[in-house]
Amino acid sequence: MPQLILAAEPAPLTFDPARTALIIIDMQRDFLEPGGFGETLGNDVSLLQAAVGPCRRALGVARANGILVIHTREGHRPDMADAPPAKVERGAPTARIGCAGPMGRILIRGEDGHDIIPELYPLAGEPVLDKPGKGAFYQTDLELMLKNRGVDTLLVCGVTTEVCVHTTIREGNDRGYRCVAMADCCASYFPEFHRVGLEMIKAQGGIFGWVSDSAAFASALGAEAKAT
Ligand code: C5J
Repeated sequence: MPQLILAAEPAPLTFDPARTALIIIDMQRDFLEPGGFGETLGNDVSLLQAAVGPCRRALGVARANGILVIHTREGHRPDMADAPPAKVERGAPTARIGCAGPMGRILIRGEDGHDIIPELYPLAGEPVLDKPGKGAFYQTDLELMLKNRGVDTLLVCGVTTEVCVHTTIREGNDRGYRCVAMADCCASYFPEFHRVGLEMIKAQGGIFGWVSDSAAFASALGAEAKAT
């Protein structure tokens, strides 16, 4: 595949689809649906719906062009041996990590709430990576998977912009990957944090990445950015 140009800020980015991965961060019921982790923290989870349609578009473009798709899920082992007390005990949620909720135990692997929303459900063969932290590189085999595929560019989608998307982009940038936040494919419970989070990435000549969107991705691949 030839090198393609992705319209992005602060500057267009050259990428090779064969060396690119679309990473969809934590589009789980626990973050997007009522009764999950996001809502226990007092958030309006409906705000994250804005990212679902654009993620579907980006996912469709990636799948149609053979671009590696990786899904992540934040959560913990049922015995919670991998859940730091400092994370579990923090704040005053209505139900803590590991407590029973309407979608099962909050943020616990294997529970309904931990699963990816049906609209973005992984296809067989697409890696699904379980992560205990905010970043997708921390205590996971993501870097090994990327290295084995020769990936050098990460297009990062998902929730929330300023937490797990940001942490993953920062981790990826430090490891030498070209990291692109896909603006319309990300969302936050705090619209201001989403806006400023994207500004932070692309400031100072792209201090730790680029910002693009699903339409630019489709256009770079010669695909039509149609809603699904
Ligand atoms: C949070 C995440 N916000 N996936 N997790 O706790 O961003």
